[in-house]
Amino acid sequence: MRWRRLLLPIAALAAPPAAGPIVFEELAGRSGLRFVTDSSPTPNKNQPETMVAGVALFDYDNDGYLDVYLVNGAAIPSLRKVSPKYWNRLFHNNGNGTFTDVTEKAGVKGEGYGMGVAIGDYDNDGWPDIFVANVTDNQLFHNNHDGTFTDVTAKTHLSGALHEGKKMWSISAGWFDFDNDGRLDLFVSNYCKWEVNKDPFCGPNPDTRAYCHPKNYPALPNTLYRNNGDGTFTDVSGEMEIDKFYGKGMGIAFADYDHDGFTDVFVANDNAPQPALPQSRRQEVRGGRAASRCRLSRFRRIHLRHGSRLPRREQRRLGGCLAHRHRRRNLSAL
Ligand SMILES: [Ca+2]
Ligand SMILES: [Ca+2]
Ligand SMILES: [Ca+2]
Ligand SMILES: [Ca+2]
Repeated sequence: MRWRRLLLPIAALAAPPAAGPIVFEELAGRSGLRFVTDSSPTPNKNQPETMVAGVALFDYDNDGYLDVYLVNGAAIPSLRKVSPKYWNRLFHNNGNGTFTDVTEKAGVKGEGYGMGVAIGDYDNDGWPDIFVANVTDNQLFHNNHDGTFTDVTAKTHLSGALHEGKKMWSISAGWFDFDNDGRLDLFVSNYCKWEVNKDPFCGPNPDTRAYCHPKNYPALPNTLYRNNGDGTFTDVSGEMEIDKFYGKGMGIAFADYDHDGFTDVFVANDNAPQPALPQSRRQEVRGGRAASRCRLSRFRRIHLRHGSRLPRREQRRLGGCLAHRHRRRNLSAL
């Protein structure tokens, strides 16, 4: 064993490998990852044209190589994928630096005007499934284990929540187990109220139409779905009080920020001032806490400005190491 103890200082004294620049090479075209996002830009400057679209890297066929799923837009004003140029695309990783477009075979070209994608094995069969957040109806594709997917949106009740009778513009989503029952639930981030070709006029002058600032559109609440474990989901946004918070939701992140064993949700909002907190930009956290073993209390919201610290009231409530940490770190760094 003596030689092992001697090796450590020798290794420590060894010269580090020569530092050099990290160089990336653009390989998309050569590898077969040929894809062009098409958001259908129009003279009417529809708000979704500025936002398309999301991408997921996941191993849909469990062969050990990450595959690529790219979300795409649709024609305007129909908001339909009337041409293959609007299809979402699934590229299979061949394991040798090349990819093959398997969209048609897999059955995942999608419908409507796409925005975001969330991968999760919602039925715990060991095969990742695809949820697509759309301006139009959302979609869930179940992985059939043979390189194909089945659209199970209707069966699972995940086409999207309504607001004032109209399906909300969903922009991103994430899978997480908010009630710790071992089944993935779904959080969908919704953006703003919008109708095709009815955007307000925004421009540098009366003759030039430009894309409007988000402040010109009313905000929307987000949506939380509970996984029922039988292939269906229930919208529990009202029960969990998710639906009373309005914002222009964009990205989502999950973490158990207070170490209570229940995963919390962080939503990054696009400029969404509200009367109670008139900052022009903020981030927010919603924490779900257990009231008993089988019943969850409602989510509640903690407002934070960019770079702000956890409020004193929250520090006192949470106590312990969390409050200690937050006195030193603002939440935007989490
Ligand atoms: Ca793969
Ligand atoms: Ca699955
Ligand atoms: Ca669950
Ligand atoms: Ca928590």
